[in-house]
Amino acid sequence: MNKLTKTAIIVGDRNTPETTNEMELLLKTLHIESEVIFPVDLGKISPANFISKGKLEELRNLALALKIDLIVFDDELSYTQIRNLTKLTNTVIADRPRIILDIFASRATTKEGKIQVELAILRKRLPEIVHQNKAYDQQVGFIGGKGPGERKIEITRRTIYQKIHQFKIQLKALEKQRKTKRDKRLDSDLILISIAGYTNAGKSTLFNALTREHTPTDDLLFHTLETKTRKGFLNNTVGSVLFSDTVGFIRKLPHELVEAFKGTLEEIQFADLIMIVVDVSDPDFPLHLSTVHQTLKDLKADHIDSILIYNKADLYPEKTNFNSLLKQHGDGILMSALSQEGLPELKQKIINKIEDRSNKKSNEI
Ligand SMILES: Nc1nc2c(ncn2[C@@H]2O[C@H](COP(=O)(O)OP(=O)(O)OP(=O)(O)O)[C@@H](O)[C@H]2O)c(=O)[nH]1
Ligand SMILES: [Mg+2]
Repeated sequence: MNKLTKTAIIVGDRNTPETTNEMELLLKTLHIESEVIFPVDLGKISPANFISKGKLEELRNLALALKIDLIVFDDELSYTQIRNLTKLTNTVIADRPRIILDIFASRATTKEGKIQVELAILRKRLPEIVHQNKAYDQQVGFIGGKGPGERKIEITRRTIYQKIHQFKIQLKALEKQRKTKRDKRLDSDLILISIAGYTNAGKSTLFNALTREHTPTDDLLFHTLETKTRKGFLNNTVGSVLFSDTVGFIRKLPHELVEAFKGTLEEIQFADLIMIVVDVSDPDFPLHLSTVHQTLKDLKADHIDSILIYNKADLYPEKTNFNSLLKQHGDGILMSALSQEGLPELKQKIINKIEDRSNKKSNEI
């Protein structure tokens, strides 16, 4: 049976085809097949319809001819643009944040993850509610009274604000629990090593290899949405350390999600060492790497010592070029988390870092 049940047209920026290709993968994660990529020039964005009238006409005809289910814009649209485009194309319209939110919604498994996603979705819906309210305010001014419709919208708006407030309180309580766990960890003196990187880079596969865990891995984006921490043994001198698998990063992560997942994402600040995983077989990995560096900076974790891991070496065609790669993108380890080739070298590098740390500490005393 074909698991891809819906079809879409992707409207992407002509100048950044790599993010449009990534959108294809994001849609695949939601079982949506992209039929056509519709490149546009995003240099001149129309506030009303996002794209020019001529392009819009072309897009509408294409959607009609192909009988597609939805049109996805590989960018963030305003509420007005979504409303206008839906009307003018007579097709369901989605933007990049909406797609990422939907993926997060389908993936969240823990209580905290679910609340975080719901909070992000509500925040995303706010402009829609405010807009509806404004449209109604104008009508009300004209007619001169309060209609039942307005009351309904006001109630919806109030309910949403109340829900947002409740979710925030629940998240605070869950954050407290996490803090207690963290304090326990700090008391235990175990070193914490976080695994960070772009989505689908192989973080969970590496986490499993280091901890002998069985975290689900998949060739889909955003498979892991929660931070998971487990013990892993390194050697007899250093003993065990804690490894943390984390949520993957992506370009243009919706700000509502960053805001809602702040608690989870910020856990990385407490790491003693960060392993940055990149999929070296992906031609776009330099872009992924710069997103990871920027995200770590945003999370105030860029000062933490790190090891760069060039993963999926088994799929990397030019192993002989590895030295120039290191020169260009930074020193690191070429390995395969899947076949575990290079894993002993990685462990040794971690051990060296830990020993350096404790030498430094004892020199300080
Ligand atoms: N060939 C090859 N495949 C790998 C390697 N490491 C991971 N994979 C595959 O890449 C896909 C993604 O791996 P995951 O470990 O789920 O990646 P992740 O970074 O945790 O992804 P998210 O949680 O979705 O952000 C899976 O299909 C893995 O089997 C590797 O070294 N070589
Ligand atoms: Mg994962």
